[in-house]
Amino acid sequence: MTNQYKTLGEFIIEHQDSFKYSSGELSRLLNGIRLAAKVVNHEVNKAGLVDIIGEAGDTNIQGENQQKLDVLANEKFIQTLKKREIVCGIASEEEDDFISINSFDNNHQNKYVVLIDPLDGSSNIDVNVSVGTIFSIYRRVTPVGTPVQLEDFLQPGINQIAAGYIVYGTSTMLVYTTGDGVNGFTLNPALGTFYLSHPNMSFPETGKIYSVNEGNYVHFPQGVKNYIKYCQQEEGDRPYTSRYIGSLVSDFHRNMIKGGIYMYPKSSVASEGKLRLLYECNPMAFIAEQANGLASDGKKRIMEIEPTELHQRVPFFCGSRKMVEKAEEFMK
Ligand code: AHM
Ligand code: MG
Repeated sequence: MTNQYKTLGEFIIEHQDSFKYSSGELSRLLNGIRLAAKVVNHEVNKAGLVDIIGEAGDTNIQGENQQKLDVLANEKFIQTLKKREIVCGIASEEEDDFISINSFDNNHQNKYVVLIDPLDGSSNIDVNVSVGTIFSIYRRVTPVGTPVQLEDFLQPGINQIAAGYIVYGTSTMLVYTTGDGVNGFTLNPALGTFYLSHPNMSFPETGKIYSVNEGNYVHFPQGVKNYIKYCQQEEGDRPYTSRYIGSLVSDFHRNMIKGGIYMYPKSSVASEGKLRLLYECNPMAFIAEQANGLASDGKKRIMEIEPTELHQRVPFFCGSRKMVEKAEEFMK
């Protein structure tokens, strides 16, 4: 069958043999995410039509207002993953603590934990700009048969067995890796089917786009300021062009296709930056590395950081290999 007609469901089954653990389970898990993605996509797309946008009234653990769609996306993903008897625990940007999952007859036999940002960039929803879902999957480290523990979630990114994102953009795409390259699938909304549209995705070695919130410039460390000036200098293939959506998934996705670097540095007002290590940076870093790119906190590889907290923040520099290396040079 040519790629043109390959669906995500078929692709998952075809590739399950390349997975080193009992593969049927991971396939079922990925299929759960695929289903939740379609449901959330449906809701995101009608956000402008119904009275669903706006604040839900709650604030999450980071003190941010929750949009109603954040809450809804969170519920949809959790519900879908709970039903499948594969996942023993879920950690979400929208939940203060991790959720332990155990059905009555199963005695903590599930092996996987999922970390998720159900709707990232959600401040973009009420202005009709792209948002995304980010997910990360690990094998638990505590023994099967016992309740899931915090340490099952606090694993370095190198332990991820799968990661991906969904971008709800001009079209809806699901992009994921199981450590064997990165593939992208586009939803045909008429049929409700994801088709393989972007096989073997890869960052160009270098690019011409830098993505950073330059409004924070005065607060950035000197190395970051110098790198931004470097991007703007007229020399060789520079100046680069600046593109910043303020929606990590969308900025990352564009940069992976066109070549570029995404940066969320630490600053004098946010000592660890803004983005969360476990369910934003690590999954994006895994995808980036599998797509020939890099992800760094400015000094070291994101995926080697030993996490200490569920909602830990970390500075993030991610994208085309040569650009991330250059940025690191400036931050030495
Ligand atoms: P969120 O999880 O509250 O949506 O925040 C994450 C988002 C990223 O998608 C985006 O790149 C970044 O925050 C934008 O932040 P800022 O508005 O500070 O530039
Ligand atoms: Mg987020």
